[in-house]
Amino acid sequence: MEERFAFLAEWYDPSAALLRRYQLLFYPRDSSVEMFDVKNQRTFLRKTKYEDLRPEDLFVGNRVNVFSRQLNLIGYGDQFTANRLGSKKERTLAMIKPDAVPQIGDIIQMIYDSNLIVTKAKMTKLTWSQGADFYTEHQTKPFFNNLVQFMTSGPVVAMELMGDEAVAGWRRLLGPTDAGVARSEAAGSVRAQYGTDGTRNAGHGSDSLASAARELEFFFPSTAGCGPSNTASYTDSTCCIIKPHAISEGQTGRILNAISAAGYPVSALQMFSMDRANAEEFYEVYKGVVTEYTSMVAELCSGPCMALEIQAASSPQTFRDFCGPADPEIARHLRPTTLRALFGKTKVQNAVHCTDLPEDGVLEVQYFFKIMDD
Ligand code: IDP
Ligand code: MG
Repeated sequence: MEERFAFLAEWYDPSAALLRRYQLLFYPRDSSVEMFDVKNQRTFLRKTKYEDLRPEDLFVGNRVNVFSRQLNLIGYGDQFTANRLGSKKERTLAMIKPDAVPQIGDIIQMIYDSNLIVTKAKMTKLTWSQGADFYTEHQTKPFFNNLVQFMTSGPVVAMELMGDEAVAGWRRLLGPTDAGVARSEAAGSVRAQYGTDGTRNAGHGSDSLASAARELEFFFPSTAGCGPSNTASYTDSTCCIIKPHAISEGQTGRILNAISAAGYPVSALQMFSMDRANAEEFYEVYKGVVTEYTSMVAELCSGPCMALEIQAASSPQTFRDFCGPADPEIARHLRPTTLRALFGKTKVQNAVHCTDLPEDGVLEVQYFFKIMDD
């Protein structure tokens, strides 16, 4: 029998306003998919080749796009699939400490290079009591005050990483706790490259699945609105969205590096999973104006995107110029060093959205960091 992976998938049908459940089958030999409607017990999609679905994205908890439908994978359909694709998948908390936030692009690149993916991210500035609470296990240690002082000295970026043995994998990538030791024992590690000493050591990683659960809940609580707040300033800023296709292609780190190399400070950063209604509302001004409107909406809600608040006080227009013409083909001819020329594929999958009109910059930042981050 041909090898196939089976999932239980959920799709929100906006026209009927209800959740539909499907069995999703994926055949790796020829990258084809097949879907059955669970409730009505009938074929929903006959076995069809679909090469946009990447096998590494198939795991429970992830959201995948199948012919413009966003499917939430909520369960494995059989034991074979669970064993082959699910048994080693873990989530862990990675935090970039204040000293290494400027190197976030390089660090995210290292994360993708080691086959982990970033599923959530939020830049936040911890208060003293949040810092002390996060490190409560160390409250009796002599270095505790210094540690909390350091952790609250500037913004941090908390991330949920997912992948095979993510807890151990991220700690291996971090290297030994003391950056000096890391330099002698694990030269390529995050702490060796970006840390300074025993306290200022660039990053944090959960040390077990139990700590990961606690620390993920700390930064990304299941009850909305009660975690550490984002760092958006809503002043002199413009909005940049790294689109879902660029995130799933593993371009996030490179795009953040390019933005930072061009001299634009990122004052807030957060990943969001947009649903169709949000994407339609955000792109409202393009409706009836831009022919790609419908495809733009579909792209924006096809997976997690990353919203950035960019400080562009003197000239929001220069950041727009740096993003480049909307069509990456044109960008590659006319402005080959722009973000769209470097990372875009098509007019819809053009790597980034950026605010069009200078006066809309703060409004778009508010849409993500005030309305979506509730
Ligand atoms: P970990 O971050 O590698 O898990 P822990 O022992 O849990 O290491 O310590 C938490 C953090 O406290 C470290 O990352 C480091 O910033 C700081 N720290 C740990 N040990 C020392 C020390 O001996 N002196 C100063 N700071 C320390
Ligand atoms: Mg620790």
